Amino acid sequence: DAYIMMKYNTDKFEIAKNEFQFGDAEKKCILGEGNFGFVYRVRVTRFESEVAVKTPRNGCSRQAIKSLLYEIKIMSYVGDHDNVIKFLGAYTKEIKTGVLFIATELCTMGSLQAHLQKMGRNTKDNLVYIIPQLFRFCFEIASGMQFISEKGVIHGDLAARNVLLDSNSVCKITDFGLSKKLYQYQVYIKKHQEELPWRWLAVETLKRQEFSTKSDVWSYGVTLWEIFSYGVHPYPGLSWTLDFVELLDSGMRLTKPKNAPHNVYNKMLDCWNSCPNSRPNFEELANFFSTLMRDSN
Ligand code: ACK
Repeated sequence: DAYIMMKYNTDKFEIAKNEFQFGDAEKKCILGEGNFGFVYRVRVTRFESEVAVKTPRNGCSRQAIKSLLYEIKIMSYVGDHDNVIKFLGAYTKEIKTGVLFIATELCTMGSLQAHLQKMGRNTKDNLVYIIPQLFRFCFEIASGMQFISEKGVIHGDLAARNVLLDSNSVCKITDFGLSKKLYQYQVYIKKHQEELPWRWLAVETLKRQEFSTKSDVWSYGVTLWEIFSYGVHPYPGLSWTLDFVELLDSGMRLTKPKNAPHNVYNKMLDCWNSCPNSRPNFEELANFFSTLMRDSN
């Protein structure tokens, strides 16, 4: 089992605390905030360009620290791919007191979701120009997911908000790791029902908490829908009730985004096949979008 074999390689990845140049409190550059803590833009001595550093907030729970540690184990286990966020190293020596710095490559163009919304506002009518770019996003995400799935890792939370864009607008899949997600889902289900990412979850995940590469494929289909809808929240207007599972069971699916070609919408429907084994795999999906990209250039 890949998860049991995973080890964080201290020799390869440990970075000394004094290499992190956060700057003064007022000058700290915050890239974003999550429920774990903050992500900063930081200079680290050994790297030429600035990096992103994730760090838990003060007084964050032991369980949350554990899931961050789990995340770096998964990232270092998965290894490097152009479409997966690159793990650069971490400061873990003070983890027992809740101090932890996780360095990854910097994605200056922010999340794909925000970028799509901007594209939708600015260039919605210029389809000839925009559609090939959307095909490229679909191809890059499928390639990254093919790599992750071939390592035996389940992402568990694939969505446009968890794809970041580097300075060349290349897609980088981020925020992955099953056990962390499973832990969070339990919290979400109990405490913040609205925060459960139910809109992206496969029918078998919602019914029986079953996660697999095939449930990642379902989430990929929802991500395709977000891409061709320019970052619209899936199932607009719907809120969470258990009836949602029944609706999926009776065949209800997201409708075709106006600008999605028919063959692309058919791929989405394939990803949402109620039978997990009948869904395409990431290699097929990457090939499909690679062909579309080539033919549209
Ligand atoms: O969607 P965002 O603007 O992009 O808000 C989130 C936030 O931090 C919490 O995850 C941003 N973020 C995370 N990792 C990176 C990164 N490597 N480069 C740039 N921004 C990042 C993310």
